[in-house]
Amino acid sequence: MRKIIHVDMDCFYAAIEMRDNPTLYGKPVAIGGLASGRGVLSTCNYEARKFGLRSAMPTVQALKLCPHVILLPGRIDYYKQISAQIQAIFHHYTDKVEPLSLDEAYLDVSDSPHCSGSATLIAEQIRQDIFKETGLTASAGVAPIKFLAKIASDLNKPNGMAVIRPAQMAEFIHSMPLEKIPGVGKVSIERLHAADLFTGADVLAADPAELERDFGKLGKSLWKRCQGIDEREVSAHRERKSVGVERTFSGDITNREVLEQRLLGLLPELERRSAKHLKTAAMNKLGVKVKFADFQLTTKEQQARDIDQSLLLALFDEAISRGHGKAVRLIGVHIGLEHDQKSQLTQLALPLAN
Ligand code: TTP
Ligand code: MG
Repeated sequence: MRKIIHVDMDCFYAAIEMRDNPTLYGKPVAIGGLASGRGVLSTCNYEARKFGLRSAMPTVQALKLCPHVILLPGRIDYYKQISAQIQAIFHHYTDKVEPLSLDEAYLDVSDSPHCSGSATLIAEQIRQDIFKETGLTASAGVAPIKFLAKIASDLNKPNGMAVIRPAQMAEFIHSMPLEKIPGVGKVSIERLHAADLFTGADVLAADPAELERDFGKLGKSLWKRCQGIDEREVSAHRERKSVGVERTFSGDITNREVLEQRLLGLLPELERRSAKHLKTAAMNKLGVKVKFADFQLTTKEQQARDIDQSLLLALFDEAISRGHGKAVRLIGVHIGLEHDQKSQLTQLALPLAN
């Protein structure tokens, strides 16, 4: 049995802004783009959440729900510095640290000599260290496997922690709503609900072959997770699996030609961003992403070794057709990266096929 800790900072960007400007305490604060530029919120503090504000909500909508919210543009480079401070604290306890984003990481403390090997005490200590050094609060989850540790860190948020011991796993999973499982998004959960699958117990009562037939990869992984299986290691050297560029339009676009032009217009930036990664990895996929005016999100990708424009347009065509004529809010293009040593590292340059 491993001992995994998942640490996640509380309303990270907003908490930093409140720390630096204490007059903000007790007031609703959000970090995000301007309403006029069709911006969305990166995050907001817990005060603002009382009004229904959430990450990724359009700023226009946030202002309707909470007209007096204090909207700040965000200082990403500064947040990165504070993230580095927090990462350094993690490394004091173990080298097995896998950052998931600026404010979140998995730690495997199975072999840590600290706190007599108690993961619960280590997690508590880490939260205290973070508070002492940065003045910010973090929440933590402790469990024998990754996905349960992540769910646990959310149970007593903000400024709290939760432990799921090996003996409690089965009972916890039984009553766990499936949308809590990382990777089960809005669309998946609707399909699962339509099949009368709501909790871990429902999945365990189902036939694994049917789950795989009806839900493919998701069905297979749900079956595993609900049995308490998550073999993923905490990997300190997680490699980047894709690089992408996306653009939210200042007004929704329906015209097909314009959309295609905007898509092709993203390629130079994709090329620039990819160059660094293609020194150590090969391109193995090409993909597009489309978000429609009603926020329906769809992606389409295919194996590819270079950015072939006709393939790109074909993928785009497929993605767009899923919207049945709806206007488009955002488009993106990405490439998949493959780090296998045996892969063709001759693909150093990114050819832009015409
Ligand atoms: P989260 O940990 O998802 O959110 P949070 O830390 O703000 O709040 P919580 O207390 O619920 O953990 O994300 C961490 C930071 O990442 C967040 O402060 C801002 C940024 N972020 C975005 O920029 N866009 C997003 O859609 C999300 C979810 C987060
Ligand atoms: Mg957080």
